[in-house]
Amino acid sequence: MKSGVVALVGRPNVGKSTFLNSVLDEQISIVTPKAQTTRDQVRGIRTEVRGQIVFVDTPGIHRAKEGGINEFMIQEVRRALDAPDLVLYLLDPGSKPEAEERVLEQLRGVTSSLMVVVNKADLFKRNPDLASWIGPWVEKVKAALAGTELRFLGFSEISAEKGHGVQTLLDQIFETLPEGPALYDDPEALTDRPLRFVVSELVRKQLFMNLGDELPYSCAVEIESFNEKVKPVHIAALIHVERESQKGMVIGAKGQKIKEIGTKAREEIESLMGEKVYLELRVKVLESWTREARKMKGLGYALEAPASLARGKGKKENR
Ligand SMILES: Nc1nc2c(ncn2[C@@H]2O[C@H](COP(=O)(O)OP(=O)(O)OP(=O)(O)O)[C@@H](O)[C@H]2O)c(=O)[nH]1
Ligand SMILES: [Mg+2]
Repeated sequence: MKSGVVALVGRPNVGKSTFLNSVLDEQISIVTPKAQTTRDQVRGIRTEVRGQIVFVDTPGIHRAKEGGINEFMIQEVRRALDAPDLVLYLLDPGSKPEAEERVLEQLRGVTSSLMVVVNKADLFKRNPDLASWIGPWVEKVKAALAGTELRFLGFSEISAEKGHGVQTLLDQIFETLPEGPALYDDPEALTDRPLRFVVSELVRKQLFMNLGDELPYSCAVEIESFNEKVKPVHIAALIHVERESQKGMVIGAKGQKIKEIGTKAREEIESLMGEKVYLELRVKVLESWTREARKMKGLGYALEAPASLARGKGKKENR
């Protein structure tokens, strides 16, 4: 049996979470059209007769200010790059070499195998020119990594959204993985994260889908209670915003906005759980939570001490 850990890394919005969901055939990691949707590392487990692949979805690599939620996100990327068996470096044809340099920086010092995966290949049909920068960029990545411990294995094109090329890529991944026992015993397990985490993420997804440009980045979702003993299952979630003025925007005139968010989130939670759910949402101000380590920690976004961050090690509290 083959088994191993495969880290999915790349710029924001390239389709890392879409790829994870595509290989799991379930919405485990949330996807939105906005950049920097994923904040936490999310493991997705694919178990087959031939073996088990543990995919690690990560936040998009971007320039992060020190000490805030963005530093936490980059910390999650570093943690995923701490000795996986394989790194899938995902690219988007809409990107460009200058933007990709930041990914290359994060890959320096990583000691694994690497495959470059160009996602959204469906976009080439409409605009073949989009592909022109990619060949030279892959050559540059290869040259930059030559002589390091990161082993370049190859290059492929997929469309995670349409499922094109995904099966072939899975075959290639299985070929590269070492022989070994499954890392997760339960063959039905799809993720290492508890159900309540996925549920909180489905609420956060609807904040991204229904609120204006910057507002979703000021929101965090905390599950206050999760009662599966009653039917329908009763879930109470608290939406934290950073300022009083944002509270009104999430609630909307006559509570219309939060109602819409709640309805859509409930539908997705019901589809995930396969049963009826009663979802209660409340909004609360947690002043400047994206910039204060103690508040972030309370929401499950714990920053590591700088020394351990430099080594890319350490553990985050489980939510
Ligand atoms: N055309 C096209 N769009 C795609 C494809 N895969 C993903 N997308 C879209 O790209 C957007 C971003 O997808 P995500 O999966 O959230 O991207 P991500 O890399 O996880 O983004 P972050 O979490 O922000 O880092 C969404 O609107 C997806 O629907 C694809 O194969 N083709
Ligand atoms: Mg994502």
